[in-house]
Amino acid sequence: MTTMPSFDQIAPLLEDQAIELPSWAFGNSGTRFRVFGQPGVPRNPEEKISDAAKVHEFTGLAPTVALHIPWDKVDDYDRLARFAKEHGVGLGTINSNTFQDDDYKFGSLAHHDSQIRAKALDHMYECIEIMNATGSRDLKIWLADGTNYPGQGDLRRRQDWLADSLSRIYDRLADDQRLILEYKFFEPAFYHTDVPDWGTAYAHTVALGEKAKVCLDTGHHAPGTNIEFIVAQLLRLGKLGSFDFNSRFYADDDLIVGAADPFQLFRILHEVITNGGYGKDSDVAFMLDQCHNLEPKIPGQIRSVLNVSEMTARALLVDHEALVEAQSAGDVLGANQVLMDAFYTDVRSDLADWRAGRGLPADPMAAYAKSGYAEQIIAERIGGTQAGWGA
Ligand code: PSV
Ligand code: MN
Repeated sequence: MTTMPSFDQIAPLLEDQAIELPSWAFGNSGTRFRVFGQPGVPRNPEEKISDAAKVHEFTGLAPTVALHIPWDKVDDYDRLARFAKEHGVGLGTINSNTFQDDDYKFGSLAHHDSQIRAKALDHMYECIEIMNATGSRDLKIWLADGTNYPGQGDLRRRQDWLADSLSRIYDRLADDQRLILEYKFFEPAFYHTDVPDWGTAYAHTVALGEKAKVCLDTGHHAPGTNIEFIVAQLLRLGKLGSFDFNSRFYADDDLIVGAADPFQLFRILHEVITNGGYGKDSDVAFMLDQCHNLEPKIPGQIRSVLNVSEMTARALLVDHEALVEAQSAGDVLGANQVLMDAFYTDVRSDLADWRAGRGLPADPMAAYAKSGYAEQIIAERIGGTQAGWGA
């Protein structure tokens, strides 16, 4: 056994944890086979924010909500920001959307037609205007751009069009705003994607400048990819802007973070902590990008932030001195044991006490279930059109 720090020693560091929730996690979602509705699902951005605020109320871990435009379009964003504040949360990242319009069939920022690129740019400018109203720092750009068949598009020229588009968006950012470029290796395009990997996202964000960073969505890698290596590398290069946390078994499954592979989440958070990505001095944003197709959504989000909190606590328990010593001595098994000792430490009851000590429920899942909020929204939210991924 190594000499791990005690829970009390790491507890102050847990205070720094903030996990941003995606507004779309509260809407209906599913697969291309079926979207199952659930009673009580929000009909508008205000109701999504109210639900997100419940997650924060019961966990103290989720102080902001990310919006997706146009899914969360409203007439008055100042009002929406005030509404969020009244409910105890803030508005966070603005997610752009250039993947749900017929014009974007062959791409958006990397499209061969300058008129389509101009339309996509106008959308990004609109998102920046929204950020100005909501006080959001980050514009997240994920592109569905790509092709399905070899020869369909000019791979090289599309990169040039993309670079040009991105630089125009970058020029519109205020000094305290950031452009966050998210990569994904496939889907909806199946042959090539214009921002498929961290290297491509890195190349574009370096060319743009300081205010451009990379978003690492944990579901956007081929099976077996060593994601924690990418985390370490992007932090080393000063380019890790944010995480979209979720978990995957097969593709971009968008399941609850830490559900499919808790050890992977631990390894990722270990690299985050070791490389300065965690704590007050870090500007890395920790977001969820998930959908709850079968399970109820608010408890699904509560479970998710608790999973991140648990794995963060375990990663903070790593005995760094012992690790460095073992690594420097070429002690393969000793070094591995240092990590495994922390990973196998069950922190759940310590975290429950820690929450209770801060006036939060020791068991947020149970407290939410008892609160009556689920029954209340089921009774109140009658009529209207339920929100959903893509609507
Ligand atoms: C794309 O799969 C993605 O991860 C992007 O972040 C989108 O904005 C999000 O999913 C929408 O669910
Ligand atoms: Mn994502």
